[in-house]
Amino acid sequence: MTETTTTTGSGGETHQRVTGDAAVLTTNHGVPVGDNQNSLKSGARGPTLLEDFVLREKIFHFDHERIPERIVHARGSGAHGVFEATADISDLSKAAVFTKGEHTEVFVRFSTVAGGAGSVDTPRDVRGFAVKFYTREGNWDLVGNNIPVFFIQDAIKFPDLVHSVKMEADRAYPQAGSAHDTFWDWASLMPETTHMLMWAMSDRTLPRSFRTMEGFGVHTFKLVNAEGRASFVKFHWKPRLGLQSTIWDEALKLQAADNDYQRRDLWEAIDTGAYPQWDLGIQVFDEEFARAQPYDVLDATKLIPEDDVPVRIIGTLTLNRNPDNFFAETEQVAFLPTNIVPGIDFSNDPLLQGRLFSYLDTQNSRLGTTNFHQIPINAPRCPFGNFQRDGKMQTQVPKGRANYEPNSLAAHGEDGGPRESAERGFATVNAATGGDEQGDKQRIRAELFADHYSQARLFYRSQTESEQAHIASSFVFELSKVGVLDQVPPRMVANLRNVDEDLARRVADGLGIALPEKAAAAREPVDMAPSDALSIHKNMKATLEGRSVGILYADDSDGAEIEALVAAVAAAKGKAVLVAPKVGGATLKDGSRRKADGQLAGSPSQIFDAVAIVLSADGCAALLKEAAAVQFVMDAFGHLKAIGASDAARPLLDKAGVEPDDGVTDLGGAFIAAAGRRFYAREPGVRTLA
Ligand code: HDD
Repeated sequence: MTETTTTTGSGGETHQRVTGDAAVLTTNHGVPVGDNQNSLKSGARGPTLLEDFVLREKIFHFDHERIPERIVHARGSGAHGVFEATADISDLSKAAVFTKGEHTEVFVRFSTVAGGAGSVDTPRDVRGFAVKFYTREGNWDLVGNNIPVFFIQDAIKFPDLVHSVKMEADRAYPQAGSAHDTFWDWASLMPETTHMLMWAMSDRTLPRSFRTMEGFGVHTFKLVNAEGRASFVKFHWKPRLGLQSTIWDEALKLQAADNDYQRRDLWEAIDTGAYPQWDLGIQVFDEEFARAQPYDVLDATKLIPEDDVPVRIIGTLTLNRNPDNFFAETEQVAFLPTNIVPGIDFSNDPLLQGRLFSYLDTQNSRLGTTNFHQIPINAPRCPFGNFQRDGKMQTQVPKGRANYEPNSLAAHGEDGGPRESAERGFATVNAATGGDEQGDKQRIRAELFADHYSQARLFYRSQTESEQAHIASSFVFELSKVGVLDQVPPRMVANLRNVDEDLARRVADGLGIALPEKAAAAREPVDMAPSDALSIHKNMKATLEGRSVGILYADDSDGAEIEALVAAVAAAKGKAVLVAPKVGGATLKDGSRRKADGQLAGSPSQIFDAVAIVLSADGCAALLKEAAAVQFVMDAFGHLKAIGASDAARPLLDKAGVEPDDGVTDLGGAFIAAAGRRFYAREPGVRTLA
């Protein structure tokens, strides 16, 4: 069946989409193609002719399929969705997107930072969390990360940060990771990175999935109400599934098992109707509060503890549609912190101010035209128009003579074009009411920016014991990868002594170096009260929703046991995935065949959140000689996951070194309850941490 649909784009242009297998293939200029298999030759064995416009157009277009990848955040995954405003905040902001009950279409792109577009999903790296709201007053882009602070305070350092962390300039490795000389050389010389480094070395940079990480607007922004009154605001995305992360050994193995682990997870969740959701929260405060804090709210290396300013939930984001085309949408989407709408405004954060220039600039080099806003994924969904004209890839066809303003063409019945509106238009909030200061032109930072350690300490001291061990171990791992620059690890540890002496000692011990002298602090750190909101472990949900269970079975397994498990997992809103030595399945005890979802050798346990082993005595005996089966169980145990097993499967657990604890159960209800958790208390028994 052939189906041809005509859709109208935002610029009024029409697009034809042809599906089915009988539509006529044409050139880009609409000429029907008679043969898409053979180029035009002078004789069957003769040379190919230059006049073959079909071949030339096809290869010409193919040769130019790639555009420059993003200098950072090159690898990303996107999805469409909707934002629903659920609270009345008209006292704070007049933005239409926040009108209670308003539904606004969104496109979201998650990303890693350092790796190229073809790199893997699971390096230790910050994740981008960029949201484009197509509001009825224009596009608002909240271009954030999964960490609420940033490495640097001033945009002038951004190229240095990025050059140091990306693959080294001469050898072009490592791809997608910070564990190398140049990053730590630079970071150890930049104490302002310390707070962000604490987050980066924590499990925040090893999220289990995009669906289980928080997002943050990072900077202080402003909300502006109808009277023009401004308040300061920080934006937070809180995942409905709670926070979840992997652990380092698991992340390493995931990289081998599935390069697209997080991209696949997002796609499959949306595809199966398990729509990922986040609540949007705001922390609102005024200038008086800002002035009373021991940090500067315009400093992007600082957060505002939720205990001081609670996060107020004002809306919900639901991702409910996968892109139709990766390139057209996820690759071509252009996020711009300058995309702002009436009711929201910038602050004077110097990092944000630099971003306001950078993103517009980069889109021209990436997308090759100042008209990138006309690409459907970037175009506003509300009417838009002005007197900007022409340029490369202009797709709009404005009618008439009005390409300047003011004009009086309307007096003669001609269309005079749009006009500014003082009532509806964006108005920058007056600096005096916005709480910002101005002064003489100087290359200078505000005084409190010099405190580089207080919040790094706050973060570390807010973690559980297990999380602290992960942070210390990550520092050890990353610094152990520093090669010839042996001045770097002690310099980093010297900085860490300002954060926490115990942390510094653990890192020095782990590296096998003497504890260096404490680095001089530009400003003495102060102690802040620990905050539970900063810990992943304290913000996890014990639920199977959004988690997967790998069920390993083989010939002679009990089908009833398998089906009961599959049903129980589904009832708990989890996903059961059947794994057998052969993907075609196994012959069960009752003689029936049960097809598998994955082959054992290609479905290691790290791709699941919990595992169940359903084997008969014979089946177990056979798998004892199968390294992939032993590893399946051993890794599940080492990665602190729940393991449910039939009695007959116990020899496999024994061979894999599984020891009894709360996470090791039979196949009943106890397993379903355990499968929604991780067993961090198990960790000291399975690996040595710093
Ligand atoms: Fe940036 C992309 C997040 C500081 C310059 N940034 C980019 C993306 C995210 C962020 C999520 C990917 C957007 C997408 O999916 O297309 N960036 C941040 C955050 C920052 C930050 C949370 C600090 C709070 N960035 C930052 C600075 C500069 C840039 C200080 C430059 C002065 N960022 C860029 C860029 C990118 C970018 C080079 C690359 C591709 C793009 O913009 O569209 O312009």
